[in-house]
Amino acid sequence: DTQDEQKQAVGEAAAALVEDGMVVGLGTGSTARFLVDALGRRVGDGLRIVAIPTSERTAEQARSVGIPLVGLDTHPRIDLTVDGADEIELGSLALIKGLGGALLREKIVAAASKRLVIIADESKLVKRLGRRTPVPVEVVRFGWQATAAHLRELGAEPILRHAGGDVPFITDGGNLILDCKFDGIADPRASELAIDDVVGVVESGLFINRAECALVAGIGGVRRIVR
Ligand code: DER
Repeated sequence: DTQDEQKQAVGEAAAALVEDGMVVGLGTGSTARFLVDALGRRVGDGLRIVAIPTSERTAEQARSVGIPLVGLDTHPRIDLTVDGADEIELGSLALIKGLGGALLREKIVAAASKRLVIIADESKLVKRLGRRTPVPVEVVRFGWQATAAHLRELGAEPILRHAGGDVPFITDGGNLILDCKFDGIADPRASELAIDDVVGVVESGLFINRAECALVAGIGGVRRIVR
């Protein structure tokens, strides 16, 4: 299976979990794109849902496939959110998310959700979080260099994310992202709290104890991984 076929398989498997009447959180990224497409087909077949997107680009895609969108203003409780991840730690299901730049809305939507199901191809599975992938940290623009210095004190190597050339990447929330390289994260929950404690940090891409399960596609098909 190509990686896209794997992403399509988990996107469709997740779409099958959605029931009439649900408020659904729609993730961001290339795997979530397959979920949104699959849900659009089901809405076309009569599925009655409303959805809350985790990024402007997911909102755009959802509208293009006919999924009715609402906001957390009218629907502050979400039944099920389906989203991708950059790393999934086996055993704990601790996640690194945010390489797509949508981590703040993703975390707000995840926190408002009764259930969070992660969809990924097997390349995302790791034994120890944070060896391969930096942790994206959303920071306010003002004083970001001082915020970066505090993150360095935590053992991170923060790199300002650029949109291209020397133009900094600006999130949907109007903030900056520091991609923080660690040499493995021994205690993801402690790291999440320590990063959140840094003044100037909005949120990090560490999602700890949030995922109910991960649907992971491999050569043998889709398997459901739990903690
Ligand atoms: O940015 C995010 O958190 C996305 O979910 C991302 O990490 C997963 O994207 P992918 O499905 O394109 O790998």
